[in-house]
Amino acid sequence: MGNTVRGTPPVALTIAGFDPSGGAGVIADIRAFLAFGCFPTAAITSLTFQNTSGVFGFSHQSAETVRAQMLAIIEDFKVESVKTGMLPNREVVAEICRLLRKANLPSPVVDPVIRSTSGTDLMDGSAREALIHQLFPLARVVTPNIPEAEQITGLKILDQDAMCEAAQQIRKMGARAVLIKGGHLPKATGGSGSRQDQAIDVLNEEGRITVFRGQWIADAQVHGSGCTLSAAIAACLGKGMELEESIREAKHFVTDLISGAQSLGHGARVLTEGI
Ligand code: PXL
Repeated sequence: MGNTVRGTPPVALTIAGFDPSGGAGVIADIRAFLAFGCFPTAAITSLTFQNTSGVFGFSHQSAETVRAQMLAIIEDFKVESVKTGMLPNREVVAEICRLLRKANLPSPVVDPVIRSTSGTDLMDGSAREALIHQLFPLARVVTPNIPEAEQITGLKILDQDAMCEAAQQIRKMGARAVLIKGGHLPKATGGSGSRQDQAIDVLNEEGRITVFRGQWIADAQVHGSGCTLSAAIAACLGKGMELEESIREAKHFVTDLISGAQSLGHGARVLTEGI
Protein backbone atom coordinates (compact mmCIF):
# COMPACT_ATOMS: atom_id res chain seq x y z
CA MET A 1 0.00 0.00 0.00
CA GLY A 2 1.20 3.46 -0.80
CA ASN A 3 4.16 1.96 -2.62
CA THR A 4 3.32 3.08 -6.14
CA VAL A 5 5.96 2.22 -8.71
CA ARG A 6 7.04 5.38 -10.46
CA GLY A 7 9.10 5.58 -13.60
CA THR A 8 12.30 7.59 -13.63
CA PRO A 9 11.71 11.06 -15.05
CA PRO A 10 13.83 12.00 -18.09
CA VAL A 11 16.56 14.51 -17.21
CA ALA A 12 16.25 17.67 -19.31
CA LEU A 13 19.00 20.30 -19.58
CA THR A 14 18.51 23.94 -20.52
CA ILE A 15 21.55 26.03 -21.47
CA ALA A 16 20.19 29.57 -21.39
CA GLY A 17 20.09 32.98 -19.75
CA PHE A 18 18.64 33.83 -16.34
CA ASP A 19 15.76 36.31 -16.17
CA PRO A 20 15.40 37.24 -12.47
CA SER A 21 11.76 38.23 -12.98
CA GLY A 22 10.99 34.66 -14.02
CA GLY A 23 9.18 35.27 -17.31
CA ALA A 24 11.82 34.03 -19.75
CA GLY A 25 15.07 32.07 -19.77
CA VAL A 26 15.85 29.16 -17.48
CA ILE A 27 12.94 29.75 -15.07
CA ALA A 28 10.45 29.49 -17.95
CA ASP A 29 12.29 26.41 -19.24
CA ILE A 30 12.27 24.70 -15.85
CA ARG A 31 8.54 25.27 -15.49
CA ALA A 32 7.93 23.69 -18.91
CA PHE A 33 10.19 20.72 -18.08
CA LEU A 34 8.28 20.11 -14.85
CA ALA A 35 4.89 20.45 -16.55
CA PHE A 36 5.88 17.61 -18.90
CA GLY A 37 7.28 15.38 -16.15
CA CYS A 38 10.99 15.94 -16.81
CA PHE A 39 13.63 16.49 -14.14
CA PRO A 40 14.99 20.02 -14.78
CA THR A 41 18.68 20.93 -14.86
CA ALA A 42 20.18 24.22 -16.08
CA ALA A 43 23.48 25.79 -17.11
CA ILE A 44 23.25 29.60 -17.06
CA THR A 45 24.96 31.47 -19.91
CA SER A 46 24.22 35.00 -18.73
CA LEU A 47 22.72 36.72 -15.70
CA THR A 48 20.36 39.29 -17.17
CA PHE A 49 18.94 42.23 -15.27
CA GLN A 50 15.37 42.54 -16.46
CA ASN A 51 11.72 42.49 -15.57
CA THR A 52 8.44 42.65 -17.46
CA SER A 53 9.25 46.22 -18.61
CA GLY A 54 12.63 45.64 -20.26
CA VAL A 55 16.25 44.47 -20.11
CA PHE A 56 18.57 46.77 -18.12
CA GLY A 57 21.84 44.89 -18.53
CA PHE A 58 23.58 41.56 -18.12
CA SER A 59 26.67 39.80 -16.80
CA HIS A 60 27.64 37.12 -19.29
CA GLN A 61 29.18 33.84 -18.17
CA SER A 62 32.48 32.70 -19.69
CA ALA A 63 33.03 29.54 -21.72
CA GLU A 64 34.77 28.09 -18.63
CA THR A 65 31.86 28.70 -16.23
CA VAL A 66 29.31 27.37 -18.73
CA ARG A 67 31.51 24.30 -19.23
CA ALA A 68 31.87 23.77 -15.46
CA GLN A 69 28.09 23.90 -14.99
CA MET A 70 27.48 21.48 -17.86
CA LEU A 71 30.16 19.05 -16.64
CA ALA A 72 28.62 18.99 -13.16
CA ILE A 73 25.36 17.87 -14.72
CA ILE A 74 26.54 15.47 -17.41
CA GLU A 75 29.10 13.69 -15.23
CA ASP A 76 26.27 12.86 -12.82
CA PHE A 77 23.13 12.36 -14.90
CA LYS A 78 22.17 10.74 -18.15
CA VAL A 79 20.69 13.75 -19.93
CA GLU A 80 17.78 12.77 -22.20
CA SER A 81 17.03 16.16 -23.67
CA VAL A 82 18.77 19.50 -24.28
CA LYS A 83 17.51 22.97 -25.10
CA THR A 84 19.61 26.07 -25.79
CA GLY A 85 18.43 29.66 -25.42
CA MET A 86 20.41 32.90 -24.99
CA LEU A 87 24.07 32.30 -25.94
CA PRO A 88 25.90 35.60 -25.49
CA ASN A 89 29.16 35.19 -27.41
CA ARG A 90 31.18 33.04 -29.78
CA GLU A 91 33.31 31.43 -27.05
CA VAL A 92 30.23 30.17 -25.16
CA VAL A 93 28.68 28.79 -28.37
CA ALA A 94 31.92 27.00 -29.32
CA GLU A 95 32.27 25.45 -25.85
CA ILE A 96 28.68 24.18 -25.87
CA CYS A 97 29.20 22.63 -29.32
CA ARG A 98 32.39 20.95 -28.13
CA LEU A 99 30.64 19.42 -25.09
CA LEU A 100 27.54 18.38 -27.04
CA ARG A 101 29.83 16.35 -29.33
CA LYS A 102 32.28 15.08 -26.72
CA ALA A 103 29.63 13.93 -24.23
CA ASN A 104 27.42 12.65 -27.03
CA LEU A 105 24.46 14.61 -25.68
CA PRO A 106 21.05 14.46 -27.39
CA SER A 107 20.66 16.86 -30.34
CA PRO A 108 19.37 20.10 -28.80
CA VAL A 109 16.30 22.16 -29.49
CA VAL A 110 18.01 25.43 -30.45
CA ASP A 111 16.06 28.61 -29.76
CA PRO A 112 18.12 31.26 -31.59
CA VAL A 113 17.62 34.09 -29.11
CA ILE A 114 19.04 37.21 -30.74
CA ARG A 115 17.15 40.19 -29.30
CA SER A 116 14.66 40.71 -26.48
CA THR A 117 11.11 41.77 -27.34
CA SER A 118 11.98 45.15 -25.86
CA GLY A 119 14.85 45.55 -28.37
CA THR A 120 18.03 44.69 -26.42
CA ASP A 121 20.62 42.55 -28.23
CA LEU A 122 21.13 39.38 -26.20
CA MET A 123 24.08 38.07 -28.26
CA ASP A 124 26.97 39.76 -30.00
CA GLY A 125 27.58 39.62 -33.77
CA SER A 126 30.27 36.94 -33.55
CA ALA A 127 27.92 34.68 -31.57
CA ARG A 128 25.35 34.84 -34.34
CA GLU A 129 27.85 33.47 -36.88
CA ALA A 130 28.94 30.70 -34.48
CA LEU A 131 25.32 29.86 -33.71
CA ILE A 132 24.51 29.44 -37.39
CA HIS A 133 27.66 27.67 -38.53
CA GLN A 134 28.49 25.55 -35.47
CA LEU A 135 25.28 24.93 -33.51
CA PHE A 136 22.59 24.74 -36.23
CA PRO A 137 24.18 21.59 -37.75
CA LEU A 138 24.03 19.86 -34.33
CA ALA A 139 20.40 20.82 -33.62
CA ARG A 140 17.40 18.47 -33.62
CA VAL A 141 15.31 21.53 -34.49
CA VAL A 142 15.92 25.30 -34.64
CA THR A 143 12.96 27.42 -33.48
CA PRO A 144 13.21 31.07 -34.61
CA ASN A 145 10.34 33.51 -34.34
CA ILE A 146 9.69 35.83 -37.30
CA PRO A 147 12.13 38.63 -36.30
CA GLU A 148 14.85 36.03 -35.63
CA ALA A 149 14.19 34.24 -38.94
CA GLU A 150 14.39 37.65 -40.70
CA GLN A 151 17.73 38.42 -39.09
CA ILE A 152 19.15 34.98 -39.86
CA THR A 153 18.04 34.95 -43.52
CA GLY A 154 17.80 38.66 -44.44
CA LEU A 155 14.28 37.98 -45.79
CA LYS A 156 11.25 40.15 -44.97
CA ILE A 157 8.62 37.71 -43.70
CA LEU A 158 5.05 38.90 -44.10
CA ASP A 159 3.17 35.70 -44.92
CA GLN A 160 3.17 31.90 -44.79
CA ASP A 161 4.97 31.57 -48.13
CA ALA A 162 7.85 33.71 -46.85
CA MET A 163 7.94 31.59 -43.67
CA CYS A 164 8.34 28.46 -45.86
CA GLU A 165 11.14 30.15 -47.84
CA ALA A 166 12.94 31.21 -44.65
CA ALA A 167 12.63 27.70 -43.19
CA GLN A 168 14.15 26.29 -46.37
CA GLN A 169 17.06 28.77 -46.25
CA ILE A 170 17.79 28.02 -42.59
CA ARG A 171 17.75 24.31 -43.33
CA LYS A 172 20.34 24.92 -46.06
CA MET A 173 22.55 26.44 -43.33
CA GLY A 174 22.81 22.90 -41.89
CA ALA A 175 19.80 22.53 -39.57
CA ARG A 176 18.03 19.16 -39.76
CA ALA A 177 14.67 20.75 -38.96
CA VAL A 178 13.41 24.33 -38.61
CA LEU A 179 10.22 25.50 -36.90
CA ILE A 180 9.34 29.12 -37.69
CA LYS A 181 6.95 30.50 -35.10
CA GLY A 182 4.39 32.80 -36.69
CA GLY A 183 3.18 34.56 -33.56
CA HIS A 184 4.72 37.84 -34.76
CA LEU A 185 3.11 37.64 -38.22
CA PRO A 186 0.82 40.63 -38.89
CA LYS A 187 -2.66 39.17 -38.46
CA ALA A 188 -4.11 40.59 -41.66
CA THR A 189 -1.39 39.06 -43.89
CA GLY A 190 -1.54 35.43 -42.86
CA GLY A 191 -0.46 34.31 -46.35
CA SER A 192 -1.93 31.99 -48.94
CA GLY A 193 -4.34 29.45 -47.49
CA SER A 194 -4.22 30.89 -44.01
CA ARG A 195 -7.17 32.04 -41.98
CA GLN A 196 -6.94 35.33 -40.19
CA ASP A 197 -7.93 33.94 -36.81
CA GLN A 198 -5.12 31.39 -36.74
CA ALA A 199 -1.57 31.52 -35.51
CA ILE A 200 0.64 29.63 -37.96
CA ASP A 201 3.93 27.85 -37.35
CA VAL A 202 5.85 26.25 -40.23
CA LEU A 203 8.05 23.16 -39.79
CA ASN A 204 10.55 22.06 -42.42
CA GLU A 205 11.97 18.69 -41.41
CA GLU A 206 14.45 17.39 -43.96
CA GLY A 207 12.48 19.13 -46.72
CA ARG A 208 9.03 17.98 -45.53
CA ILE A 209 6.76 20.93 -44.70
CA THR A 210 4.11 20.80 -41.95
CA VAL A 211 1.96 23.82 -41.11
CA PHE A 212 0.64 23.97 -37.54
CA ARG A 213 -2.44 26.09 -37.03
CA GLY A 214 -3.30 27.24 -33.55
CA GLN A 215 -5.80 29.58 -32.07
CA TRP A 216 -4.81 33.24 -32.56
CA ILE A 217 -4.84 35.04 -29.25
CA ALA A 218 -5.17 38.80 -29.48
CA ASP A 219 -2.18 40.73 -28.14
CA ALA A 220 -0.04 37.64 -27.66
CA GLN A 221 2.96 39.79 -26.64
CA VAL A 222 3.61 37.68 -23.61
CA HIS A 223 7.05 37.50 -22.05
CA GLY A 224 8.63 34.04 -22.26
CA SER A 225 6.31 32.24 -24.65
CA GLY A 226 9.19 31.44 -27.06
CA CYS A 227 11.37 29.96 -24.32
CA THR A 228 8.44 27.96 -23.00
CA LEU A 229 7.58 26.50 -26.42
CA SER A 230 11.13 25.33 -27.18
CA ALA A 231 11.55 23.89 -23.68
CA ALA A 232 8.23 22.05 -23.99
CA ILE A 233 9.34 20.60 -27.34
CA ALA A 234 12.62 19.46 -25.72
CA ALA A 235 10.71 17.87 -22.84
CA CYS A 236 8.46 15.90 -25.20
CA LEU A 237 11.47 14.75 -27.25
CA GLY A 238 13.11 13.65 -23.99
CA LYS A 239 10.08 11.50 -23.27
CA GLY A 240 10.62 9.75 -26.59
CA MET A 241 8.00 11.49 -28.72
CA GLU A 242 8.59 12.22 -32.42
CA LEU A 243 9.32 15.81 -33.44
CA GLU A 244 5.94 16.59 -35.02
CA GLU A 245 4.01 15.18 -32.07
CA SER A 246 6.29 17.06 -29.67
CA ILE A 247 5.58 20.35 -31.45
CA ARG A 248 1.82 19.69 -31.41
CA GLU A 249 1.84 18.97 -27.66
CA ALA A 250 4.08 21.96 -26.93
CA LYS A 251 1.88 24.30 -28.97
CA HIS A 252 -1.27 23.24 -27.10
CA PHE A 253 0.55 23.79 -23.84
CA VAL A 254 1.78 27.28 -24.77
CA THR A 255 -1.54 28.35 -26.32
CA ASP A 256 -3.32 27.49 -23.07
CA LEU A 257 -0.70 29.37 -21.07
CA ILE A 258 -0.92 32.47 -23.27
CA SER A 259 -4.69 32.60 -23.05
CA GLY A 260 -4.41 32.63 -19.25
CA ALA A 261 -1.46 35.09 -19.07
CA GLN A 262 -1.67 37.73 -16.38
CA SER A 263 -0.15 41.11 -15.59
CA LEU A 264 1.93 40.62 -12.47
CA GLY A 265 4.34 43.48 -13.15
CA HIS A 266 4.17 46.83 -14.90
CA GLY A 267 5.02 45.58 -18.41
CA ALA A 268 4.36 42.45 -20.50
CA ARG A 269 2.01 39.78 -19.24
CA VAL A 270 3.50 36.55 -17.88
CA LEU A 271 2.51 32.90 -18.02
CA THR A 272 0.86 31.95 -14.74
CA GLU A 273 -1.36 29.01 -15.62
CA GLY A 274 -0.63 25.85 -13.65
CA ILE A 275 1.02 27.75 -10.80
O1 PXL B 1 12.57 35.39 -25.03
C1 PXL B 1 13.88 35.54 -25.34
C2 PXL B 1 14.76 35.51 -24.13
C3 PXL B 1 15.41 34.36 -23.80
N1 PXL B 1 16.23 34.27 -22.73
C4 PXL B 1 16.43 35.32 -21.93
C5 PXL B 1 15.80 36.51 -22.21
C6 PXL B 1 14.92 36.62 -23.32
C7 PXL B 1 14.24 37.86 -23.61
O2 PXL B 1 14.33 38.85 -22.93
O3 PXL B 1 16.03 37.54 -21.41
C8 PXL B 1 17.34 35.19 -20.77
